[in-house]
Amino acid sequence: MTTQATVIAPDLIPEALYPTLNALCAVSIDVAGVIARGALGGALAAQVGENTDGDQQKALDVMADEMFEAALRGGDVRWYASEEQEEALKTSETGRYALAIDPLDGSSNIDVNVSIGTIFSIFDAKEGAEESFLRPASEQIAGGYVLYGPATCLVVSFGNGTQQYVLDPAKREFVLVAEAMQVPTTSKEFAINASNERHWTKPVKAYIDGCLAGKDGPTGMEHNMRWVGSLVAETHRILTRGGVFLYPGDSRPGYENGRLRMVYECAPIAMVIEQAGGKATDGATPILERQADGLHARVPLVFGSAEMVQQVTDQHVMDH
Ligand code: FDP
Repeated sequence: MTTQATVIAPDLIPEALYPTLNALCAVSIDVAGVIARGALGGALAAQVGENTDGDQQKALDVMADEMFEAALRGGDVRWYASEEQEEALKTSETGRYALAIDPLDGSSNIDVNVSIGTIFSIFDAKEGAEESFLRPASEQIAGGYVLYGPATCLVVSFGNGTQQYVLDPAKREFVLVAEAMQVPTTSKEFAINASNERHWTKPVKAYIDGCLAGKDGPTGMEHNMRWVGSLVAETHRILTRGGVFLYPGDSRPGYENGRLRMVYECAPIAMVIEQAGGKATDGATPILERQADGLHARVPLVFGSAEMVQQVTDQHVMDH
């Protein structure tokens, strides 16, 4: 497997971050290659273990984690924190960055040939791992994801807009297709796992009831629902054509703060969404104003079109 010959538009990327981003992209091309071979590459969705929080680990979760860690070792990343590993690892004594990663997001979709992804967040490294990652999400210097879908895309923000690249697999190049993505301010589409309805809080139930009421509800328009089950795929759809995504906290044990992780899922998704004119909150407070109290801490996530996210916030304020 090669991890060379990846090129992306260098003029839009901070020079110091370029080698790290290039290494991430090179691995993601290899991961995309493994995914594209599906069952021909072995049992990628086989359960091989459990991570610290009891989530199932699939073969591809572990494989992707090993590939990213190996490629970043000895480079500019001093601290490497992954969903698949309990503790952050020191991958270089002198590296200037701290990188948090969900190497393979949407693992329940591996064996059904539905889009999955990699999500990453980069901070300037501090002396220790905890202080590098457990800080306000607004201090990220880069956040983004790679979507392994019908096309492989890189979406990334360095705090100055959100860029989109599409992989040209023959050339092993990510080619810029959008310099400044914009989330439409509103939409008819909402995304939530409706099977959890009986566990929802009052404001979440009220908001979704409003969507379901269509023309007769508070928005005065018909709505449509989508739920892929891969955060990266939902984010990409919403960045492209608008909508709102909710993974709220609910009354199930262990779901008080929802399901998604602050450091390597919610923070980078919030960064790309806000940099594209959308909003990302925990229902009330912007995600970028929050900070995790543990590497694998969860946080409720509501993001998407600014107007729709605001309606969810209003509902929380009203029901407070
Ligand atoms: P998965 O566990 O399959 O990796 O990151 C967690 C995540 O997927 C998200 O990608 C997805 O949005 C969510 O979980 C789906 O959760 P539900 O199964 O509860 O709907």
